Amino acid sequence: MLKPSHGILAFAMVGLLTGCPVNKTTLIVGTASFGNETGGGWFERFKGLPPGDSKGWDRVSEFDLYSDSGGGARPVLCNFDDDGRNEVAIGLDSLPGNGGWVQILDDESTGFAHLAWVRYRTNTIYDSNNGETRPACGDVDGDGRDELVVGGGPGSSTLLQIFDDATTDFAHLDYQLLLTDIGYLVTNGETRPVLCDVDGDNRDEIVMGLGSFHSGKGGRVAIFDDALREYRLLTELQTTWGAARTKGTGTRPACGDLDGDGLDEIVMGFGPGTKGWLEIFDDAVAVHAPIGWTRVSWTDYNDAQGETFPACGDIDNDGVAELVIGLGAYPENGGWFETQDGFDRSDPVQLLDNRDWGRLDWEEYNEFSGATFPTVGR
Ligand SMILES: [Ca+2]
Ligand SMILES: [Ca+2]
Ligand SMILES: [Ca+2]
Ligand SMILES: [Ca+2]
Repeated sequence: MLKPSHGILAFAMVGLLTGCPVNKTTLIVGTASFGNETGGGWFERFKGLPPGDSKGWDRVSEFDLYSDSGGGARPVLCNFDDDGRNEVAIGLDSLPGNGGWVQILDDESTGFAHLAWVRYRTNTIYDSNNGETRPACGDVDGDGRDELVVGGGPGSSTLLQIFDDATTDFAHLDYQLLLTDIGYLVTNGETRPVLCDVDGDNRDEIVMGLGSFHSGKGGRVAIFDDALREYRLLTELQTTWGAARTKGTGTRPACGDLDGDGLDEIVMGFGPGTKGWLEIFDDAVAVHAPIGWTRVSWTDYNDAQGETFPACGDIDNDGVAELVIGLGAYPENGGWFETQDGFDRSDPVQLLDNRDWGRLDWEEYNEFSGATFPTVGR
């Protein structure tokens, strides 16, 4: 097995010198569909950075039809109840006829016990045709508890559904559509939302990645304001990478405060064939100006595949966010994800440095596909 190259040990010292271990779940990695006898819906938890030892596996529960289908798990770490511990919301793959579900699991103190099921666009054509769910969470109203925002795959018409926190048992709050692009809405419509505080007011905005689209319309995300501003569309960003625009490449955004000024930057990952590049955009005060790039530090993967699934958060508690980059399917040597740290604006070609690599502890899956979907708690 070829292992990706390891990076700079100096960055591993930063957490030891400045931070204390955070006693909560901060890094978990979901898996893609894998139809074998173990069933689907698995995700693995890791200790801190640079990712530490496995803390074990958990999975979608109480939904045998889904588990038996071998579907994957798209987890996000959330704090729905303001108790300082992270719950998990899990997006599911397509399940025609019974789609649209997001499972919410409690935190580590209860062994991630089942808490609730939430259904996106209940009883619609989308649920019966596809039903894939893409959850994200953040505090859109500034009350200290996370709301849940759910997007969907192709056919979901860019519709985001917003659910309240745990105090109301995740009651439906709102819908949001990207009405400025009806062509995309009708022909693809998939979304990949994340929540970010891009303006530093302690309420999260919705940053919405979009799927692939026709020539010239690639590499885009839309940004919606927080709940108090009624999710008003603030702006749409597009990559500066001409080829990604031309080819209509889809985006997978993440965001985090990479420079420690209290405002989130936006990291734009891309679909297959994009050579491991991720573009980074500044916060709202800096009008989301493009800052530069970072790249997966594994040449063979970049040449062969290059798809990325980024996540950001302050894992080592040093006051700035780290970047965790999940990779697309890479059969026979999959399961890897990279952590990067040390954001430095003076090098716009490589704004962050490799800190270490982690790998899922599941040999059969890594051989079969090995796509990794990381999430970082805030
Ligand atoms: Ca909690
Ligand atoms: Ca809230
Ligand atoms: Ca905000
Ligand atoms: Ca910042």
